[in-house]
Amino acid sequence: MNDKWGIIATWRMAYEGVGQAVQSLKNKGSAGDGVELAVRLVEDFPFYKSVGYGGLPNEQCEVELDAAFMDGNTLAIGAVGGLMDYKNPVSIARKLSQERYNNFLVGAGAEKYAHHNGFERTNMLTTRAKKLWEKRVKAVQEKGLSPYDGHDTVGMIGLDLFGNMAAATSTSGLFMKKKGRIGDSPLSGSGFYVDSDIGGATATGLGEDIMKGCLSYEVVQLMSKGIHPQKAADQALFQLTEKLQRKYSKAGAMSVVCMNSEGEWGVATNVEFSFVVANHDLEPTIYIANPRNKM
Ligand code: SD4
Repeated sequence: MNDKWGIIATWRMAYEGVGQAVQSLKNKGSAGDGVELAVRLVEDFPFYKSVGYGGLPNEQCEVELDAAFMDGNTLAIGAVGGLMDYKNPVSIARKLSQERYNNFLVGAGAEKYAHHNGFERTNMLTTRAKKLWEKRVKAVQEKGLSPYDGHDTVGMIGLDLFGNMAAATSTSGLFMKKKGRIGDSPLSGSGFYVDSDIGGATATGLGEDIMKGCLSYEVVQLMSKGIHPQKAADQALFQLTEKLQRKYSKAGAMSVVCMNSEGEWGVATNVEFSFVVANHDLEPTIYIANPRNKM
């Protein structure tokens, strides 16, 4: 057994879940169980409006959810995209990660799999989310506002006392997205990546831009060269931001958190961004990170 453990997560909404995962990790729970438990808590809370129950609707006022799970020991991945009417997308993703084939399912196929595996079918659209959608439709029509603003993803990287690492993500994606749109969050390498021999990273922000640089994989690759997580996060995020600024004159909002196999961590962002971290040296703490590069 190791004496190092840790968990790092995107956004303040992860705080309560991280607190519970920490109890489990301290009691020799696995990294996989820790990140799944913590993400489920975010998914179940209706007022976190961009994840799970109460998530932001698409342009047709349907809640389509994306989620993923990765086991850093086996590199096994499971993911769902555009999933409707099932309660805990992260758990369906984790179950898919245990299959040999068909690891990433979308839409009706993902729902059929969830049904056959005993997951709970339920309406994920809350009255509050429907009201937000109606307000946004009006604002877009009357004030010409962008439909897509105001979305977040919960993503986590965990390290347990046995040196196992795991990653999990969950999101409703872009507010008012087109039906069938899938972002970076369920995509290995973009929204998350973890390898227990090195470490893991998970991203949040504009999926269309995060995917252009496979941001999470890039951070893990830099850490594999012995680069400290903070430096790896800075280098990957700011290089991608600068490249997109050159090519498009503007880069989307992007943030990344990461942790290596020693429980050392890092964060980089090009917007103001909150995250939660805990490890063998640190009680669960919420930090606000700021861009060091202006967009
Ligand atoms: C997506 N990356 O679907 C997600 C949304 C998000 O902060 O994380 N927003 O593109």
